[in-house]
Amino acid sequence: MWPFLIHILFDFDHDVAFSRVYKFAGFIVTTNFVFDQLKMKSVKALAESRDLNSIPSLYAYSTNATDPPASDPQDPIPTIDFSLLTSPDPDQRSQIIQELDKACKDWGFFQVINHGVSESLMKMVMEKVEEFFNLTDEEKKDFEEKDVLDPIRYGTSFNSKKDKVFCWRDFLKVIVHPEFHSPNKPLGFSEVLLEYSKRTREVVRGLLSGISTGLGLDQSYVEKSLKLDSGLQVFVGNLYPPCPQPEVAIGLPPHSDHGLLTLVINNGVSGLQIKHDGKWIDVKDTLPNSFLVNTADQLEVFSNGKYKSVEHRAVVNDTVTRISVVVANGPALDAVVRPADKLVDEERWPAAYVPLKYKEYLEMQQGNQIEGKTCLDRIRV
Ligand SMILES: O=C(O)CCC(=O)C(=O)O
Repeated sequence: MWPFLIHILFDFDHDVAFSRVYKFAGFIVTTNFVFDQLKMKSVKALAESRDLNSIPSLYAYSTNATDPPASDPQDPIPTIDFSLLTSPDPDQRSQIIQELDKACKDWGFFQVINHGVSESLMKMVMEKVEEFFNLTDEEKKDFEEKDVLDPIRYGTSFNSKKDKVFCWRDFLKVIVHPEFHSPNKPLGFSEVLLEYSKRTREVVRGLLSGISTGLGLDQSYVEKSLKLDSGLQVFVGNLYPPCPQPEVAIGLPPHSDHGLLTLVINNGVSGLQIKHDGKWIDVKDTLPNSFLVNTADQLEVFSNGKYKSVEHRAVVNDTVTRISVVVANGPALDAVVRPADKLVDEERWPAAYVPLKYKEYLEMQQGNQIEGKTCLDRIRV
């Protein structure tokens, strides 16, 4: 149960003052003081600042009071053996397609093993992301975000222009497909990023062709109708430094992703939680060298709600830095996404979402505060 939040001082302006958060007799108390690093742009710099033993109130996040704390899953998170999707044995193929369909329907979240992306590439991409965040503020400044569709965006929180409460997270977002972009630092990042984006795209294609079949459609139906040849792929590096008060901060609040499928790996530090059967569960002890995959909003629309995009969040800790590397895979920006014709029946399953160009959806989601599935709610019929 989250304690009540009291702001002792008001009228604080993000640019000129910060307040700090204290837990006192079951209450969270925030006090204002002029923060000495007024130009603080990253949570990394804030976390590394001297004597930080409480968080500025800008970061004071209060969870839904009715939400019980996250727990371990009662059933294991589903595992999909990617290699079986191309097995020469039709029974094995049909079995894994059924498992994929069930994982998307019951969880919206699963681990993928035997996916063909080498362990060394996954390790390298993690190292390069860490090196990127370790560049000086001056060096990273070149990539600071301006617009939500900028091909390279380095920033903090989710949308620092709109967020009322800041997330304890810095990020780098790079559009890597249909046009490849990359920061020119650190050395070698661009080569690793190019290879990683190609390899992960192959995994996503394989999964989507299995999903297409599982939905009762032709195996290339998703690919063709959503123009995946020019599909948007966004690479995201997230950095969650140690936080002195992790219980009153959040790395990323509950949200669903905008695209079709998202692939996630991390640096071995847990922190990802997903909502399953209405409860938050911790994602930990994942299989080595696996991808965590979640279904996103455009897949919910396309499947006419058969597969729901899964809500997830990232929590922080007070001891170690967590890094996650996320690849969000969506339709082409100019594709108009609507429930697939074959999944609509005016009598039994009328279309549950209005058609919308993916670009417009993306701008709506990235241009606002992130809050559960409120973006998807806007296009429900
Ligand atoms: O850090 C994580 O594990 C998840 C990150 C995430 O949800 C996101 O980047 O949208």
